[in-house]
Amino acid sequence: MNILFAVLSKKERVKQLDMKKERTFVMIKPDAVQRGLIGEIISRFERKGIKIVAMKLLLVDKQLAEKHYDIHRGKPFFEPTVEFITSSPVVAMVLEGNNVIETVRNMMGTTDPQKAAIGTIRGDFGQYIGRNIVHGSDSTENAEFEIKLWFKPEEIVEYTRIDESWLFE
Ligand code: RTP
Ligand code: MG
Repeated sequence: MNILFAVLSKKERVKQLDMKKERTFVMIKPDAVQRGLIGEIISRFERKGIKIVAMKLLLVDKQLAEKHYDIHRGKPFFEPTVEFITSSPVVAMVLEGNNVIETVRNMMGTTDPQKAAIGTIRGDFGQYIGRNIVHGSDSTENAEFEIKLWFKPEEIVEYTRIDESWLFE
């Protein structure tokens, strides 16, 4: 039990436990990097109060791309998706926040940008399913797998943001 938790009232402790602190893996795909949308996308997550705990720009090799999309192996879009993701740099991130896996998926919008709601990242910036701007883990299991696949433990940074006491109830 940390010191802060120990001094909280019972009601406050229950609230703290209600918060589902999670991490998710997010990738800004080559189309968004090429179109100068890195700042716009990161800014949306920042403004939501989501914390960036790891981030890097990299050119993805075929082996990493195939491991990342392994669950789609054998599907018709597997090869084109691997080719696309390795075609130009991406920005890989680990994001942390309350229920962040679902929150990021909601902020991204549905897979096909044509169907994604306006106001979501894909809905606002994309037009084609194979050029859909951003990736976010879709479950706790996949988030864990993808974070381990893309980042070494020492690349993930624990820190406190100055706005945290104003963000959490
Ligand atoms: P992502 O994994 O990239 O976050 O996307 P997602 O969960 O919304 O969609 P998923 O079903 O996991 O598909 C992975 C990526 O494959 C491409 N795709 N193309 N042509 C098609 O029917 C098709 N379906 C999927 C998309 O680029 C999608 O993001
Ligand atoms: Mg997916």
